[in-house]
Amino acid sequence: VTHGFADDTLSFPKDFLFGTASSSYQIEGGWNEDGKGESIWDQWAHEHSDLIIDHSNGDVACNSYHKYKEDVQLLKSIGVNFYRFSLSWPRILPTGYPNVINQKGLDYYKNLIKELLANGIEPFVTLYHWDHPVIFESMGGWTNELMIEWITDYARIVFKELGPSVKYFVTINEPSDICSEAYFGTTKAPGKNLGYSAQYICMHNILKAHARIYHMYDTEFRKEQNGQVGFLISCLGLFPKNSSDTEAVNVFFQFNCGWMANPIFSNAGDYPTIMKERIADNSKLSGLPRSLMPTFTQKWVQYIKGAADFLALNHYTSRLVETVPRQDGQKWYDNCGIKASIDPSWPNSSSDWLKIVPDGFRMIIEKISNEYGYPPIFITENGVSNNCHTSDYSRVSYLQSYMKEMLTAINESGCKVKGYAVWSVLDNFEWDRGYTEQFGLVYVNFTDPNRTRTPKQSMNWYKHVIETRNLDVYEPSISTVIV
Ligand code: PNW
Repeated sequence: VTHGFADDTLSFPKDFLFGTASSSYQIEGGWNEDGKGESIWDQWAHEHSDLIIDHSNGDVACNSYHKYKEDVQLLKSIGVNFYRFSLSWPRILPTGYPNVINQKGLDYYKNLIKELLANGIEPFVTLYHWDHPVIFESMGGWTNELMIEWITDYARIVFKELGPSVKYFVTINEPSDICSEAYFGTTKAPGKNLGYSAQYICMHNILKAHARIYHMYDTEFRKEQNGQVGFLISCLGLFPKNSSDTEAVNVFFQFNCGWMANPIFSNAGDYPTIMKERIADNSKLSGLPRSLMPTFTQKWVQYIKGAADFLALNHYTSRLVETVPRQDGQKWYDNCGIKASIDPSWPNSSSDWLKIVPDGFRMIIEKISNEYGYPPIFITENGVSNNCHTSDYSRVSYLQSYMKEMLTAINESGCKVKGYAVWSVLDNFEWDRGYTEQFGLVYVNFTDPNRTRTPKQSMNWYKHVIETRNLDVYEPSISTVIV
């Protein structure tokens, strides 16, 4: 239903940027082509297909390694201003180290960027979306401090070779998810279930690595290239389970979001105080001689603080939080003292973790803005899974309701959201969920060797939003919303 007149509150700011997002392992395929080295996701999917729900892998995925020109034409037909994609480190550096550059791998990205620019689309590059060379994992991956040097060496090659045509970079996709799921869990590669300690060490190294890359860009490339380097975090929307328990929201926010954001975006820098305190308490109560959470020297605190040109936020869903009562001398529940849960009234998607809670999006954008002095924000991922082929009205309704909340945060609360990317342009390899959960604006037939792409309803809807720069364009009536 078109109302015939535009509602101002549903209009996007003049310079607002629209995009879509993807990642290398999830779409490229060509896993061992043209001299590419092996990544931990290649290895993981080959050796642990039992841990991937449909026993699939990303060997071919959407075959974007060969079909990138078709992908760019799809992006052009949507009308996006930018395309966020990630680079496969071992495709560029097969040994992991910068002594051997794989020209063909580099050319793939150079050609993709050329194609994007020729079609009026700004490349938005993620340096690292979870697929590092296997050699570094053999030496401990993100639990080894040397990862900081290794990834900085790789980033320098990227800036040198691709930086002249790229205005937007983000470094490391979703640090907390890497640290908690890959080093304190078995669902994501390398699936090393090493406990809290590894999780905190992992984040420590990622924060240092990010800062190193940021300052390296500053001293070696910024003057010439004049781009921006952002720090990317994923955060949940939060609501108190019991309305009076606002403390639960504040504390959980610090453990979920502040863990990554406070060291970079707060005035004081360093980890959130409450986090340091509670983890130290629990460590002591476990009889340990020091906290499980490593400490930054003052030098590192200063070096990390402010090391980002913008805050990149991935957001999908929300949780209810409640304070877990604690007696003196007892440990904080889960180190944090807060329990998170799902409100049974929240609508489902095709992913069990992803419940549909539009106002959580506004909540988290406002909380982040408040907490860190209204930094420029890019939404680098937002989207929903549903497996309804091309009649994906429920995706339209998810995106519309979430974008509406984002607009309210911009227009009513002055949050500086500069751009927004839908996850994802194509249905793709959804990590441990294989191909069973589809997030695309475009349907991909994974049983067809040609990986045929077919636009969904949501793609046409998004195209219309970008064209009109207004959300008041398409209200699916409740009866057409089918999950
Ligand atoms: C993202 N959360 O991870 C990843 O960046 C993508 O690669 C992935 O395909 C997408 O989610 C969909 O699963 C997330 O805390 C990490 O709610 C954390 C959350 C959500 C998604």
